[in-house]
Amino acid sequence: MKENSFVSADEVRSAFSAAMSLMYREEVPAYGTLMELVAKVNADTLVADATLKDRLQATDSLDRISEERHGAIRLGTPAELSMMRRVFAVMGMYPVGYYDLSTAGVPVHSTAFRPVGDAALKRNPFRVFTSLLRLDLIADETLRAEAEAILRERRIFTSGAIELTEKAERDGGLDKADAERFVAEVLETFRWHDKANVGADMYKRLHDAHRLIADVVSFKGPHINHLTPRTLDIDKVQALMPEYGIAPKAVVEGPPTRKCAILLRQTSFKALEEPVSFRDGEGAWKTGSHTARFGEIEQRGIALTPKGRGLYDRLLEESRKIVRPAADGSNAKQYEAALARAFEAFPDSWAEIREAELGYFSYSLTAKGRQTKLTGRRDLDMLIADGLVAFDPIVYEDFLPVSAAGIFQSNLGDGGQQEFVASPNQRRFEADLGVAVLNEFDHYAGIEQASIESCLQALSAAMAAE
Ligand code: OOG
Ligand code: NI
Repeated sequence: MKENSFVSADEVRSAFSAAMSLMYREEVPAYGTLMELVAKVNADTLVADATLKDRLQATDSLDRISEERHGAIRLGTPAELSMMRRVFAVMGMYPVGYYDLSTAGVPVHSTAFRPVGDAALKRNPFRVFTSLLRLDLIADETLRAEAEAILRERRIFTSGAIELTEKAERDGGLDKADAERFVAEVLETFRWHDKANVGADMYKRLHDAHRLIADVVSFKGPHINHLTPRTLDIDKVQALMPEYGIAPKAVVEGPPTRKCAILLRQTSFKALEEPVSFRDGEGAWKTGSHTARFGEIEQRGIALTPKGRGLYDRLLEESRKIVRPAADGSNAKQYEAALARAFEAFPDSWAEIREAELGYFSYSLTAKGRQTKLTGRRDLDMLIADGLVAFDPIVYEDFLPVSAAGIFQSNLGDGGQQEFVASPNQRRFEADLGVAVLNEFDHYAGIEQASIESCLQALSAAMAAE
């Protein structure tokens, strides 16, 4: 009886992402400008491309096309990470994938909390790229201990958020009033605090060790550091940003412009220098600044198989050996050219991508297939050749470590990059998180396989119904 009054996790997530969007637009006006630009480019793209519009109308909800697709936070302790997991679970968001960013000079490892499954993603695909600071990568032991002590003292969740999370876990959901309160309480964790937790000296020491350490340790909570709407034409938004008074990062991360979009392309405007104040003795504050928050856009393509991903990684590396994108944008054109050239080796039609087993597809019966009765099990390729089965790309819902590193870096300032020894530690991350992360490849393979099975079953069911 009680269960019927529960709000669905999808609804809680939708309310949360809408509340977060509103808060962030108020906190960072440049983000509101980016949203306007994205909405305009998306509208123009749809006017110019009726086929795209029809396709999106059939598969997505067009009126929500320009809404946020993801955001990101950086946490300081294992306890924060495992509590965050429980909070996100109330919103139907589960940890998928493990990203080691140490190789890229960023002392964090990460996962993405996101809805899993077609229905939930369609309802609202909002994800949060969530990083955990790795103080173990900091050489200075004294500073490490001090940072740990500061982090140990802070409480990033309100007692209301904890209480309602426990209630949802205990009862299996939240009713409308509790869900509303939950969203409001959880939002507090993501809010910006312009008064730092530390003095200016400590901030400087943390900052000198790594800008990211200062961002995580110096504040009361893990302020949302960016939100990311979906764009239908990322190259256009990148090109138009300066006209709207916002400074884009040097290059678009990910694959080049292609006919058949693969994986994920993303770009951002550079993080803003914002006024903050540091503790300066009892009740006194000293003004300073901190650079962390920005806005991003994304455009997604097909999810690649391990084979396709291997090819993607190799071609990306090849192009970066020829031209490494400079932070100031001085060689952006050369980089784009090298990237495009390298990716000529990646097939650019859905049929070729499928035949080479580079991407995951969702299979469905064609009109002809729906009227066909078959005996016995048939080979999928033959069913396609006979026009009984059609295939559509499955959208990549995850992230890319090299791209994520590029986004991090362009928003940590262009100055000297640090090198860390590659040290992925998924086991440690999962122990801190409290569960294993979902393997993204297994997940896409499962969706593909299920679609094949349902085609084959429908074809033989047609026979049985005869
Ligand atoms: C996260 C950067 C990664 C993405 O879209 O790849 C990311 C961060 O800066 O905290 O959001
Ligand atoms: Ni992002």
